Amino acid sequence: MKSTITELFGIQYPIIQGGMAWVAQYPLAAAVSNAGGLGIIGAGGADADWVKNQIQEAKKLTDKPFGVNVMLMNPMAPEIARVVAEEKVAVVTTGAGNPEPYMEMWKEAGVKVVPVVASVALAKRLERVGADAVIAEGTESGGHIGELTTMVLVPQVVDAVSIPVIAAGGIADGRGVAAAFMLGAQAVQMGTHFVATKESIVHQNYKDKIIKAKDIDSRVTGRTTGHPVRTLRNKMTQEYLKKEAEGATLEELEQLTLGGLRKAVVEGDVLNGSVMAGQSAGLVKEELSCEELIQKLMREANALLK
Ligand code: TUI
Repeated sequence: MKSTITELFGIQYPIIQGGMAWVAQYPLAAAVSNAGGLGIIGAGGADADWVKNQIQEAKKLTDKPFGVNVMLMNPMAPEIARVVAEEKVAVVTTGAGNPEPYMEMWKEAGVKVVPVVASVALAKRLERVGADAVIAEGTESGGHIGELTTMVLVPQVVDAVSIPVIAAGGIADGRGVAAAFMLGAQAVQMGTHFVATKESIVHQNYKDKIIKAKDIDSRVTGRTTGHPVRTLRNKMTQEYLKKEAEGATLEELEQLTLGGLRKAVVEGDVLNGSVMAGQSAGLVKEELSCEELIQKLMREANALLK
């Protein structure tokens, strides 16, 4: 299935794996790229040496293009941005901020620059400064989120820019992929379903929590602090939301989520940790390999789009 995005990235299928902090390490990224999608290593809050090592390990596992996500709230983002350019990674995606300071360096290195946006205004601005495509991410997504839903954000971004648009947020099956194309997207980015694949390094408890999740199991903490984060509900979200409603201080609230993603991913503490996942967790029914997942998505989407 060809699109402007499969052509731009040199990939077989219009499926991109989100560059999730802690979760999206080289075994997952390489598996997705080997299966014909675009795998992405999530730099998250790591340092530049860690990212460099991840890139070099991924290169050993795949000859196909892959990407790196730079989480712009990370204080080490400037050094990570340099590593991405030096290693001549095929694609860089960015999140949680404005990547303008790094655009020139990446473009000069031949890296395709694909920022995540949660609004039309930022999409237009980044097109003007040279973004090759944008990922329009709706509030259904896991982790750090914007306000608008995928259903309303994607078509508005498609109308506002001439570069290709990738839809993200709330997509976990072939119906979602087909719907994204109907909205004018040229590819999808999925996170949650890839967290629960065989090649994902997260603790089994994390995968099981996604697979068991129902439609109403998603929560957003931090709406009042200006840093809304979507996770699956557990003891941590219950305490956080109670304290947030009572007007607790930022310090008190941060105490509850400090190191929470590591706790969930590495230790499998899905009670007290931050089990970041999108609303689409309710659609994830089983742990597949990346190859099986991508084949299933394309079979389902093609049947609907033909
Ligand atoms: O970045 C994400 N999702 C994330 S980052 C992350 S790391 C983290 N770890 C622990 C606690 C909290 C976060 C987890 N999930 N998605 C991409 C995304 N970017 N969504 C929304 C945005 C965004 C928001 C505002 C992009 C740009 C923006 O503009 C700011 C500006 O400067 O204009």
